[in-house]
Amino acid sequence: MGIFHPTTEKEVTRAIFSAFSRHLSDCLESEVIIVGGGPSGLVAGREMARAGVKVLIIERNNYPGGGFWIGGYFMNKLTVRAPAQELLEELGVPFEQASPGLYVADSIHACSRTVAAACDAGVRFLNLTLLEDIVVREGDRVAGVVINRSPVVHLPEEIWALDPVPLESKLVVDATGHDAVVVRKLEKRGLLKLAVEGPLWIEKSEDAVLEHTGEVHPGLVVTGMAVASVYGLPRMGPTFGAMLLSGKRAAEVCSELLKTAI
Ligand code: 48F
Repeated sequence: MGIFHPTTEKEVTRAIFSAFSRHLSDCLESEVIIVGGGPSGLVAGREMARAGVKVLIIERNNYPGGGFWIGGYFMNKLTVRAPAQELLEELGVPFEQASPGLYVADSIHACSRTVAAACDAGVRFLNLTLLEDIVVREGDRVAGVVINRSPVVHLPEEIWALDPVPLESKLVVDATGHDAVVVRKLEKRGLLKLAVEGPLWIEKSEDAVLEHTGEVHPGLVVTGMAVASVYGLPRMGPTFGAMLLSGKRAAEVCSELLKTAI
């Protein structure tokens, strides 16, 4: 007899199935669906959940974090410029000053703390979930997402193109990074036109991303690097302050929009 309580394989599987089924059912009711769980999506989700908004993050990988795990040059070190270190401080991420107003942190520590903070705030996650399309209603308003399980892309196209499922929400946030996947679903239908992301220029890019974070189309808010893709702003490389603060800004924009959302 070992130290662990007795159980059966059936009970273990039942526990997983029943917990996931309750989770999935809960995910059907969301005020805001954020597509992409990188730094901007995580911060946006955390801020909204803390304010009592029902938020769901869908993420195609089996873990949230996006480019935040990596830092620069796959070295697991990232930088932020003042004032974004205040958010690292708030999240309990250790950092040091590299030069006046420029701070360096360990990306694994920063990312894991940010994921945990989003979970603690009440953000719900659907990992291994791929945005395939969007729900559009009257006035071309974005009103939800069409999703499938990520591994479906490894199946023949005639199978995976057929049976995704839709989720409804009052607002959708595109936090999919450089690809701006959600906005591209509108572009494909001729509902808006994306610019081409500009070459790297740190000084310019961070302020520009922050300024342009907002509603890009009725029901659709854009945050993080997706903002640079939509508006043709310069990219910024391994400095993440604008991603964090853009997430915060997106949360403010959503809270404002929710006051009048249908
Ligand atoms: O790329 P990502 O980290 O986006 P971000 O929050 O931050 C950008 C920085 O990491 C870095 C940078 C700035 O310093 O240049 O690149 O703007 O995270 C985007 C997340 O979206 C997911 C993807 O797996 C990643 O975790 N994603 C992308 N396409 C889809 C998706 C999709 N079709 N469905 C679901 N998730």
